[in-house]
Amino acid sequence: MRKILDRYYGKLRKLKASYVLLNFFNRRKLEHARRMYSKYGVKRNVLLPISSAHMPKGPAESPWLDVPDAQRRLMESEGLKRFEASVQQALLRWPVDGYVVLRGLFTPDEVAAMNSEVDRLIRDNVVDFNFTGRKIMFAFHHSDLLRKAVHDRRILDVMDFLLGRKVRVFQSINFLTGSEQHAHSDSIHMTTYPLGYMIAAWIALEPITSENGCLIYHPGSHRLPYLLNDSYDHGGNRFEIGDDAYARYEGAIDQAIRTGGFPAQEFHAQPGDVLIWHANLLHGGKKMTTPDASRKSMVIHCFAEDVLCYHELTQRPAMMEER
Ligand SMILES: O=C(O)CCC(=O)C(=O)O
Repeated sequence: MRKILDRYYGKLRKLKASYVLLNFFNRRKLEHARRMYSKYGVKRNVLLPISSAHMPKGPAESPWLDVPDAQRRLMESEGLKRFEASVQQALLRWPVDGYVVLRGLFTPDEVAAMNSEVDRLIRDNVVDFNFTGRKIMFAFHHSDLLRKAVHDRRILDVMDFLLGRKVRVFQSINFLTGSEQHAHSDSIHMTTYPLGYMIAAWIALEPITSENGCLIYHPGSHRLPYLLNDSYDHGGNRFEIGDDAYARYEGAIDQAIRTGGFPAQEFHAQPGDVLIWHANLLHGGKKMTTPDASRKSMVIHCFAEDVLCYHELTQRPAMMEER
C-alpha cells in the first residue's frame, strides 16, 4: 500500500499544479514570500511556480564573506572578537573552505536529551520518516526541547556572523541512519535571492565514522558558480518538473567536482560536534559500509531573515511559519 501511495505522490510531486494547490492551502505561510517579492520587485503571484528565471537580472548583493578580500574583512572585524579563540580560528577558514567545525558544542547530556526526545516522538507517532525513508522533517515543530536545540545561540550567533545578517531556522532533518545522499549544494533545494543567504548546521548525535555513513563535503566548492535550473538540462517544462531532474542535477554536480578538482573530506565526529556549511558547499552522505548501523544526527537549515527564499528544484516559494 505504502509503495502504491509513494508512486502516486511521486507523480503528484512532478506536477507544478500540485504545488499551486499546496500553496493555496498554505497561503498564510507565504506572507514572507509575498513581502520579499515586493521588496525585490518580483512581479509574480506567490501561488505560482517560481525559480531563478524569475529573479531580477543584473548584479545583486552577496554575503559579506563571499568577496575576494573576505579574509582581511574577517581579521579586521570587531564581531570576530566576540567568539572564543578556538572558534575564531575555525571561523577564519570560512572564506577558503566554506565550512566551520565546532567540536563539542553540545554536551553529552544535551545530546542524550535530544536522542530520547526523537525516540519519544517516533514511538508516539508524532513524527515519521518522509518519502526517502530516512529523513524526519521539521521535528522541532513538535517538540519544545528540539525547538530550543535548533535555536541554540551557540550555533545561530555563528551563523548570523558568517552571513552578516540575522538568520531564522527554516527546517530541521533528523536521521537515525546515514542519508547516503549524493553530493549536492543546498541551494538547489533551498535557494535565496540574493544568492548565498542560506546556511546549515549538522549536529552529530552519536559517534560518526566512515562505517556508519558520515557526512562528506568538498572544501572550497562553495566558490563554484551556483548550479541552478538554467545551468543544466533539467528536462522540465511549463507544467512539470523534469521526471529525472534531480538525477540530472547530480550528474552535473559530479562533472563540476571532477572539473574543479575538489576532493571529498569526511566529517568524523563525536556526539555534540557541529559542522556549519555555506549555502553552496557541495556535500552529501557517505555510503554506509555497515548497512544496519545507526547514524543519529540532526541538520538545521536556516535562511537570512530578509531575503527571498524558494526551492529551485521544485520551483515553489518557501513556506515560513509566521512568528
Ligand atoms: O546527513 C547527511 O548525510 C546529508 C545531509 C544533507 O545533505 C543535508 O541536510 O543537506
